[in-house]
Amino acid sequence: AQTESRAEFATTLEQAIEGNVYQKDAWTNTPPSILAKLPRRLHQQENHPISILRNLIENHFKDFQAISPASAIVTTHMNFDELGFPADHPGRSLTDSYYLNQTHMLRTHTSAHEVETFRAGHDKWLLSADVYRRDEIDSSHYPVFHQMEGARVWTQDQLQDLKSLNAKMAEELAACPLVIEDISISSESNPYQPEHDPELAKEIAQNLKHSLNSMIFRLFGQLKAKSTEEEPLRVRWIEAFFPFTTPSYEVEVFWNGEWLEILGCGVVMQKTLNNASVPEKQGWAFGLGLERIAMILFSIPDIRLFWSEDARFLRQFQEGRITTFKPYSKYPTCYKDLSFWLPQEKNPKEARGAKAAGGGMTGTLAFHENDFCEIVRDVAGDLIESVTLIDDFTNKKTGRQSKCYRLNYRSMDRSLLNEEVNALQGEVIQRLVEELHIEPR
Ligand code: FA5
Ligand code: MG
Repeated sequence: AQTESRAEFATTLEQAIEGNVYQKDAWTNTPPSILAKLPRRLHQQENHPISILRNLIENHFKDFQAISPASAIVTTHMNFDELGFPADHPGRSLTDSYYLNQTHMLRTHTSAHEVETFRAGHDKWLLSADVYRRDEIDSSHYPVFHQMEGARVWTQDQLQDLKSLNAKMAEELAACPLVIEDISISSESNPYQPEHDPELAKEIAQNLKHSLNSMIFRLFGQLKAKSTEEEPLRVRWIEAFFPFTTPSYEVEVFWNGEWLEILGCGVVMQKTLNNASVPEKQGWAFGLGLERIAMILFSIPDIRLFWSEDARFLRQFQEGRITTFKPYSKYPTCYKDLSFWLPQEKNPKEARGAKAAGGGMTGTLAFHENDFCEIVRDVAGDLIESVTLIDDFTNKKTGRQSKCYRLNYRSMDRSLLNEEVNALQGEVIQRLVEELHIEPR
């Protein structure tokens, strides 16, 4: 069935999705296996950890409007242009994003809805949705994940009260056992906006920090029953860059000995608010990864588990509660190594965007790891656990480049048979040869 739908996908000129028809063109790159995720809406599935977490955050931001857009399909204008992404931003490329055609795509972030939400007049809102990105394969990356966008904006009048509001919030936070490391001092590389009064912009950034620190403390410090009571939670603010905010920050939480990035945020570009026909407002926005936080809070070891329909996973969770996931069993992995030559450039004109290999005579056609991973996922679905590059070399004489990847297969729900994995690996190789023109060694 998989093969049939793929053949059909490749030959028809249009595709009907959610009752709308999209003409295919040179940009179309979304496989049926990804389109099949659109109706799942894990963020709205009762007693699912993603939905539990969404609800906990919505309850924390009490008077914020909760929004969930109906469709994951947005225009490239909404996802990129209207937010000020430059024409050559890497996120726009076919290797990183899923397109239905040149004008429509699966949103890569919830920020795609910022302008329409501000335009609708919302001043304090939280918007949750599934987002789609072509990416690598490991326990923390999946081509579909969930984000929550939050924003708060004020009119000029309301901004006058911000200083005293911030003072109150700072006092409340000072009483929490929370260690906040702030290395995000506003600098030349992370400036306030020229159209903003720097004093007010500073208060907006302060309010953003207080609001998120308080949410993080609520989730990690209060709701999560901690195993080590003596260690207070450590949170780190670092300088970041987004085309639609400045100053911009990323927030990391220290968990299990590592700093983990959980969100990006900043003071909303005035251009964005002007675009949304609310030029009189100013404020902040953030975008957080629900899986990242849920994996820590519920101790979920692999991002694929969120997609499991196995009752042994689903029945462990309950609305309103953060509980520790108990693995019902860990099935063995089965890995297969795959060595191959990258395709050889026959006619240099065909090799658009290709990098010349190692100064040799022969060029190598552009090869992108995300294209490789996409095929592996399309064949193996959730049976692939990770794909890692284990060898990469260029033959000095011929200039040809060779790569070796280790494909690690494991089911979350059962033991895989060796023949079954061999069949998957065989199909992966066949598709890589047909579609990426690699040469197995
Ligand atoms: C964004 O997506 C921005 N739209 C965030 C933002 C919103 C900035 C509003 C400013 C104002 P980024 O690509 O860094 O930024 O992703 C935000 C968060 O999504 C990350 O911190 C992470 O928690 C989560 N995330 C990103 N990529 C993945 C992935 N492949 N798998 C799981 N979670 C991810
Ligand atoms: Mg980031």
